[in-house]
Amino acid sequence: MKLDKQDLLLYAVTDRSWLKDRSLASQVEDALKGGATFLQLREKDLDDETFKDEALQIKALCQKYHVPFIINDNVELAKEIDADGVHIGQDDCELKKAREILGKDKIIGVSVHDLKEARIAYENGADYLGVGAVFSTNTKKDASAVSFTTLKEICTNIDIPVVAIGGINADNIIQLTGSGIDGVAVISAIFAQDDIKEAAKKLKEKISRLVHQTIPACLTIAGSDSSGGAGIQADVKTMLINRVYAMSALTALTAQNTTGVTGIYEVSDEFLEQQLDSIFTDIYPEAVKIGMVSNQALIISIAKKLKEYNARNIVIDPVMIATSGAKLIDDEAIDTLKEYLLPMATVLTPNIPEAEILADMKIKNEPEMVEAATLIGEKYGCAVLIKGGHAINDANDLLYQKGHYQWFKEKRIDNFNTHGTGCTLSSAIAANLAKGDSLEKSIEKAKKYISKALAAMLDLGSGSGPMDHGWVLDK
Ligand code: TZP
Ligand code: MG
Repeated sequence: MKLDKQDLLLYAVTDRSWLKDRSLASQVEDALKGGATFLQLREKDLDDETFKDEALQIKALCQKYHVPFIINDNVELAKEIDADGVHIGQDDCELKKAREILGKDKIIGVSVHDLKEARIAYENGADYLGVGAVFSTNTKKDASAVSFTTLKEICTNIDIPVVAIGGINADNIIQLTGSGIDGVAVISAIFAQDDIKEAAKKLKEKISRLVHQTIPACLTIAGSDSSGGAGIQADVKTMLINRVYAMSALTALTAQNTTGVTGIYEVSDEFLEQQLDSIFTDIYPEAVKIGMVSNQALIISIAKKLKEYNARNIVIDPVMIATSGAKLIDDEAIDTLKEYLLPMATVLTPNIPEAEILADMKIKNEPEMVEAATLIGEKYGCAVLIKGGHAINDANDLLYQKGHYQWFKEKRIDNFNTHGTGCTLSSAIAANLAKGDSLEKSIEKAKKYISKALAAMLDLGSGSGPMDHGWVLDK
């Protein structure tokens, strides 16, 4: 039997820990009834004879349900009973030797923990990779942790199917969205459950949706601009045009137009948390942009929820003052932002006045932009994009990232209507990150998008008006 990657969608691994008064075979049958697509028999302490009897029983069940059946570690037994294959770890029988014993038609899976191990397994003829532990787990206490970045790197670079393993359950499985996996391997999330069939069914629905998702989602956490040029409205338009699915959690409603802000109505921290719970438990965003957050309680709630859901690709636009001059954050909240939220950022996108506050220095020229970016980047351990401006240069932005600098140069568009440029740039960066672009590429593309939106020369309202976010749609 050769492997079809769809077989790996819901990969069930057996464990005797939760047998109670049941046989392993009856538990396995429930998992198969619930829709498990692959079965690995994993035994640690059985004597040879019992192990073989059990393997034969489970093999027959898997045949009945047309599901591949493989054995963990024990290549000899897999050969003897003509199982569909074997799964081996880094310390077990060498892959090449296993292939010699089993021949080319059997499935051989290998556990790997980084790209190097994955490459070696691929080159030596593995049929699929098991990568984990992607979450902490009690089932295998010595399992080393594998980050989401490493998991994604393996899926992107290695051309055989990948299953994630380790601590995966019905709640956290959604956090694997966008990793590129072909399936999940689970032990306790199936076999420790009272209703094994129902547990498998639920997991299968979730993993199917995740594997088949066609567009990455992106979230903006920001305030509403009633005039539609900045805030949530600018973010959603930008994300849509940059081809991601846009979601929003509102921090505040503002009454504003192109001439200024006349009122701010903040949401409660409980309600903001409720919005974030709804989003992160159903459609997992692959990037998050944070804009206006006006008070301490809201900032603390955001930090708490982003940690809880392991949010990634976090772009923070530290909005402090609107183009019109209106103050959009309390003084105490600036300290809270620095303490709780900025250290979680992938990248910060301050303009010059915001960078001056964050670096606690005046910025009058490009060398001072470099100095401020270094100070901010070192202090908060994240990348920093300081947006240049009229007074200092054309529209040249400086990226500081892990000790390296890069200028992003763009001709300044002579357009007085710049309302919402900060929101738009950070949202476009987040959208590009959600699609899997590198930070540099995300910034480069975002700057091109915003230049064209300014160059469309929309002229609405009597103050500093909005850009044309939809310029792409013009024929
Ligand atoms: N390899 C890495 S983690 C793990 C194995 C076998 C255990 C996974 O078990 P669970 O119960 O799904 O966390
Ligand atoms: Mg092993």
